[in-house]
This record gives sequence, C-alpha cells and structure tokens, in this order.
Amino acid sequence: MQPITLYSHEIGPNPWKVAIILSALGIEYEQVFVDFEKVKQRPFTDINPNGRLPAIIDPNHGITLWESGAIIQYLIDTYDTSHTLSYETTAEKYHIQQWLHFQMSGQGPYYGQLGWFKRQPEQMPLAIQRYADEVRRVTGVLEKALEGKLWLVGEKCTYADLSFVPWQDVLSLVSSELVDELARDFPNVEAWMGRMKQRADVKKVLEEKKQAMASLGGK
Ligand SMILES: N[C@@H](CCC(=O)N[C@@H](CS)C(=O)NCC(=O)O)C(=O)O
Repeated sequence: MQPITLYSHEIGPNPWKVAIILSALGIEYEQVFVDFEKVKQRPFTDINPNGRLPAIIDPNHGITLWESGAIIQYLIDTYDTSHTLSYETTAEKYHIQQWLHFQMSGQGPYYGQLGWFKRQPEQMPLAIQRYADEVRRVTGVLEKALEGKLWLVGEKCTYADLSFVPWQDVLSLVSSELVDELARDFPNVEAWMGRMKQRADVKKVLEEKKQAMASLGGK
C-alpha cells in the first residue's frame, strides 16, 4: 500500500484528527504542511476548493477528499474492515456517526470561534461569552454521555472518541482560563481524555504535532 498524503497544519487541530485515525489504523501517511496564508490560493484550492485543512490524497484508490469528518468516514469504511475502531451493528454504527457529527458541528466550531475571538486585538465580550458557554455546554453533553462508561459507544474506544482529542488538547491555546475549570467540572471527560492520551497512536501523533509546532519557531 502506498502512503496517503495528508495536507495538514502544525497548529490547526482538524488535520490531527485524521492523523490519529491513520495512526490507529496503522496506515502509512506523509504530511504536507500548508501555510494558512496559502490555503485559499492555488494550488491548494485545486485540492480543497474550500481552502481549509485537512485534505487527503489516497493514491491506492485514486481519491482526493476534504472535510475531516468525511475523510475519517472514508478511512474507516475503506481500511477498518476488522472494525478495530468501529462497529458493524446498526445502532453502534450510527451512534458513532452521531458523535462524529457532534464533534464536527459542536466541539470543533465552538472551540475554533472562541479561539478566534480571544485572539483579536479588539475584544468582544459577548462573543467570547457565547462561545465559552457553548464549549461548557458541549463538554457537559460529553460528561453526561460518559457517566458510568469508558467510551461513547459500546465497550471500546472508537473513531468517535478519538475525533475529540485534538480540539480538547489545544484548549490551553484556545482559552487557558477554561482548562482548570473544565477539568474540575467535567471529571468524566477529563478521565476519558486521559485514557485516550495513554494510547501509543495518540501519544505518537501528539508528539508529532508538538515537534511540528516547535519547528515553526517564532513564525
Ligand atoms: N470543517 C472543516 C474545518 C477545517 C478547518 O477549519 N481547518 C482549519 C485548520 S484546523 C483551517 O484550515 N483554517 C485555515 C483558514 O480558515 O483559513 C474540517 O473539519 O475539515
């Protein structure tokens, strides 16, 4: 099998979701880092007309794909035939998809918008309040779902669980004040993240990300 090309970014969490799934499935990949200044221009927009990361090219199936949720679904359908990160039973299969959609529409955008508003020179308290509250709310939904359970769906860690790692991992960059508060108020989520961060594949990818960020230096 030829390696999959993953168009990625040193800091942006979405490509790292895909890197975790690739690693967990034991698929070889090479990352191409694209500057945010270049994502809305050709040649990258020939790969992703939406001008965002991640995107993949899988030469084994001649497919180019963007949107991290769609990429993850493709990788699972194509390469997780033994269901190490998924289930084939109907309820579990669609509950996993439900949580992935929740990650894509809930966790990712709210964390992303909170980070964006916090980084602006002009502070807009109402927007910051709105997104911080949404981060709390989304985390509260996860907290409840994990009550008395190790994983979101069934009895094993699936791609739904893993998809939440990279955004949670950058919380200190998004909003450092929320780190302690969320850890205190949402112990199930805290313990669940801890379990995932013990996995060799997650450790490897978070280390790759750390090194990629360090390579940016003062850029
Ligand atoms: N829904 C998209 C979101 C992708 C996204 O927002 N990616 C960020 C990096 S984490 C990006 O490319 N930002 C650059 C920009 O918005 O110009 C996905 O999950 O793939």
